[in-house]
Amino acid sequence: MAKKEQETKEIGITAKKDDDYGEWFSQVITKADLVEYTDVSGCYVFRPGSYEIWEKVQEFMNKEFKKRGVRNAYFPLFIPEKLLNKEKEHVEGFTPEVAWVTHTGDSKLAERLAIRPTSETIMYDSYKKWIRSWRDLPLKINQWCNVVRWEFKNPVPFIRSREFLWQEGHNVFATKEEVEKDVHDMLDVYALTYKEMYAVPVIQGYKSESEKFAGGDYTTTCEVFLPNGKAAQGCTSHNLGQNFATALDISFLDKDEKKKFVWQDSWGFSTRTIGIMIGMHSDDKGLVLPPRVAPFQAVIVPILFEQTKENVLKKCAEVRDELSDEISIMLDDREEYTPGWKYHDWEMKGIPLRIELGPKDLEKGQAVIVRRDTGKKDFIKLEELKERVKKELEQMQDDLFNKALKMKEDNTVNAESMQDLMKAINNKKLVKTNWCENPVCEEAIKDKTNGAKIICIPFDEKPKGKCVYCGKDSKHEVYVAKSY
Ligand code: 87F
Repeated sequence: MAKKEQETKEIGITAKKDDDYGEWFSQVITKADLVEYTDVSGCYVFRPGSYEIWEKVQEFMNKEFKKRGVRNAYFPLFIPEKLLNKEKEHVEGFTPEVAWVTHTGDSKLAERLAIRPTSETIMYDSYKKWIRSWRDLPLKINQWCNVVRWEFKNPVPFIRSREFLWQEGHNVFATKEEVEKDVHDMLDVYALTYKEMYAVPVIQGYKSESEKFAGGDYTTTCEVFLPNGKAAQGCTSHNLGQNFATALDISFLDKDEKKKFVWQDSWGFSTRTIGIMIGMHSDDKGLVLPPRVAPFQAVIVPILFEQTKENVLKKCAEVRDELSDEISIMLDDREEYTPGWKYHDWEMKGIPLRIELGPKDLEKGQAVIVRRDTGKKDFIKLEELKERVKKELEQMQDDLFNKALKMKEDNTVNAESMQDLMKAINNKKLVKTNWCENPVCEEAIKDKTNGAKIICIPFDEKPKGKCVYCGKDSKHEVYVAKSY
């Protein structure tokens, strides 16, 4: 085996997704150059390979936000302690996770400053100054930023990190009806982003009382079921009702000249979503990226021999230039690596399409294209290449979504009894069952299943039958799964 080939063996993914998911995930994200670990536990470098995915997602979401009248702004990273404690209920339970700045140099600050774990209090402190009359509503603001939550559970890059990137949206309305609609509208943007960008299907629903954000009236969520049998909360949109409005006195003079409290929602979508996408699509060869988020959608690998090198490289450069106005494409013309080495490398890095071009292809006026997700190989006439590549990329985006949808459906089972439920959870299934709404039964489900929980009450529920735990009439159809 040539030296380079030997290297490939050593740098390929050695863990299997089905055998050791944790090790597999960590190898995929480091070997695909997405992430670098640092000396601070739970804090990771986003290398260009992952940061550019985030940029693509930001671009998509910004367009959707703007269509809905949401504007971007930026609020400070530091939140004075007094401000953070103004609405007590929402930080309760979270306090151990808040990181503080207490000193500058050697001197102690008069008031310590929280590093934002979320921005409700600091944003609403401004909102109460901006909102005076019904004419100031609705107010719809989003910010893209980093937040810090000092988690104590074992950190997993993207999925559970101590600093992460997100967008947090905070909208304000004059009426209950408007805010109720908006909570769903913004959750729909998330479901759309998951589908169109990440090729990931979600389950939309309500969080149970015990799982909702304590500062709000109710929480809606997109839940994602992953092939390792675990569900992940993919984002949330909360109806805050008038809780913050009454606590912080955010009010307005309505058309009828009466002072009224505003109605608010908040909604967040973080870089956890990148981890969810990776877990969904990637395989034992490494990363698999849906074309819409891939920093490069195709790579050209020339097959080089001394005699024909010049011609082949020339053609490859032509192909790159012709395709580059419609897709992001790269020519890997490095001569110190063999084509075989490059195939493995780009497979590991998740590039959706590989285009191979050698002297024999050149003679035949064709190129070979290979899809990352299926390994399907096609011989394409050069004059048809551009159209076929575009089509193949679109097809791949759809196929990845449909494969994920099928995986979820194939792994969803109904449970009528605790025995069914426990068995299904042991078999790493997503379980649909019935619940009476009693938190005691919710806790019991956790206990009996070794930690699986009610992940959501789907919007499209059809309540029926008896509670899986107590046997009383069921109020809700629910999904139960092990989760992150
Ligand atoms: C950690 C420390 C302090 C979550 C925290 O979900 C406070 C909090 O309020 C906290 N962790 N939360 C809830 C965040 C609610 C909400 N904020 C805006 C979102 C989406 C975006």
